Amino acid sequence: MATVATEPFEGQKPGTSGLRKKAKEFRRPGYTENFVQSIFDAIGTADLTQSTLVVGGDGRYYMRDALRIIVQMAAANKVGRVVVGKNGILSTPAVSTLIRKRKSLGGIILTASHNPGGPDGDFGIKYNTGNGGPAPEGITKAIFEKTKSIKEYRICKEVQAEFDCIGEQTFLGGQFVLEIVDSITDYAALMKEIFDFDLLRTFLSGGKFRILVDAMNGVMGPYASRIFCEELGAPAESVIRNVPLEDFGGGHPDPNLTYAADLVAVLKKGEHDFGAAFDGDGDRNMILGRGGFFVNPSDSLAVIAAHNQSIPYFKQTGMKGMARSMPTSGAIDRVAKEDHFSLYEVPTGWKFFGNLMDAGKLSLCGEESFGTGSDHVREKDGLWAVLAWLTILATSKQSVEQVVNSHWTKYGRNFFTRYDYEGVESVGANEMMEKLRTIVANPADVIGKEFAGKDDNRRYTLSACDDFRYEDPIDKSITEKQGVRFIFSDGSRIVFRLSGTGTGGATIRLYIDSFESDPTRQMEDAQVALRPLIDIALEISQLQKHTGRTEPTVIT
Ligand code: VG1
Ligand code: CO
Repeated sequence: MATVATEPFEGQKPGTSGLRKKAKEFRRPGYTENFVQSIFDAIGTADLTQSTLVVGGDGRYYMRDALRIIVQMAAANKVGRVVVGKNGILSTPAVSTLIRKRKSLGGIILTASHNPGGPDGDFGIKYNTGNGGPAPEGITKAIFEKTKSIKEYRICKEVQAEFDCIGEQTFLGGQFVLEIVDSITDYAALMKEIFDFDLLRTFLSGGKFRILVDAMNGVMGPYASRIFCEELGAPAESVIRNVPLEDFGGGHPDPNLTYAADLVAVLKKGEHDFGAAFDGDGDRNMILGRGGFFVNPSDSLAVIAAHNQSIPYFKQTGMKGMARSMPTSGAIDRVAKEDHFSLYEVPTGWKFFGNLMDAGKLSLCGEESFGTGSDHVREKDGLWAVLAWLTILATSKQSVEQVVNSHWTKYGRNFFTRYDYEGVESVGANEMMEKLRTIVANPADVIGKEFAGKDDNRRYTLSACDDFRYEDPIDKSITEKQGVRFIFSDGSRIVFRLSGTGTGGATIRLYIDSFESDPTRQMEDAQVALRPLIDIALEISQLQKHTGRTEPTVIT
């Protein structure tokens, strides 16, 4: 057992979802150790000998090294038991499942989610608390504070663990137990409690209803093969890129129209009824219908909300409430209003849903960034979303496109788009945000003003603007500066924020949401329908002037 002297590294500040940096940065001597010790220090001096910690990740480059360090440091910090997925593999929702099932102290997730991996790619470490969810801001702030003054870390190099055989290994005369578990079993068991697997097996077996699931060489391959093929009888070729690779095959494991373009192209051939993709750590999902019909994540959430009673779990537990992150479109708001459910609006990041779920006020929630989930765990859950969709398709006997179209007919349609400007110079991005903040700080100067796009005669009158501030309804904590909003009199919204998950420069996200009740306009292309608002957004922000960018990197 050793106590090693160390000095702080700058910038170990957790962002939207844990600490994310270049893998190279994490490999610097002491870098990972400092952050992990800061987690233990922030947890406090409590006796951990009776505690369990769950550790796992998406299999990306450097994960095995980080895993070894964490296990040795957990032993040195007197944690009684560490539970790890075989070979370290655990999807983010599977970690959440295990933390809850084992009544753990918490867990550490090794992933940078949808960011590229490999020696030149990204790595990340995230701490989740005993409820299974990402640590709330009070804790991430405490961890950051510890990183700034750290002087030593504790490590037990005598603990030489094996990660490839299921079972228990005992160290330090029985004081420390390492337990290797099958990565999928507990998660699959939970899915069986939530959904009707008999119904889904009848629906999928023998390839009657043809699905194509792209695991993007992230962590989800083994989960998808086990559940869709082995359990539900879909043919083996239904899951592609199902081997987790350290560098995800060189791609971005990000399920969107840009980075999962190959899947969209295959779906366009019209041979499949349903397509889905997951991100590196398995918490995101993209849903496609026949012919590559794209389901916008905000619509996906609203559709699941409207059909919640076809999912056995919601039938049993009741629909306690719904929520979305602030930039997510208001599509789910229409369902909540029409069907009389309470609706919460929280800042971006899954950590903000946790308190509401723990308080029994929230069953279903999502984000526009391809995240959907429920209170069965405290992370968003990609495979859960796919099973929810398959359940809706199996019970409604409609195609994906029909389900979405009938949803719009009943509730109206929210057009939504997100523009991402990735890898922008931080100086320009910050300048732009500061200018926007100055505008919304003096709302009286702009409210009531009329705006129009370049070639459009539609007029939008500004009715409110602010920098989103959230007070948690449960613990009353305040989170500020969560996105600059411009809200127009017809309910349309323009939102700007900077990403908190990137590792190089800044990423600007521009979100646009507009409600269309006129059925004759609901089938329009979102990019066409939203063109005037996009023009207005670019004009208000002077984005091109500040960043030199004329086009976004990704459009959703
Ligand atoms: C992004 C998304 C956000 C999501 C977060 C973590 O954050 O916008 O909705 O919760 O990623 O998802 P940001 O700060 O870059 O906008 V994951 O799958 O990367 O853990
Ligand atoms: Co993710």
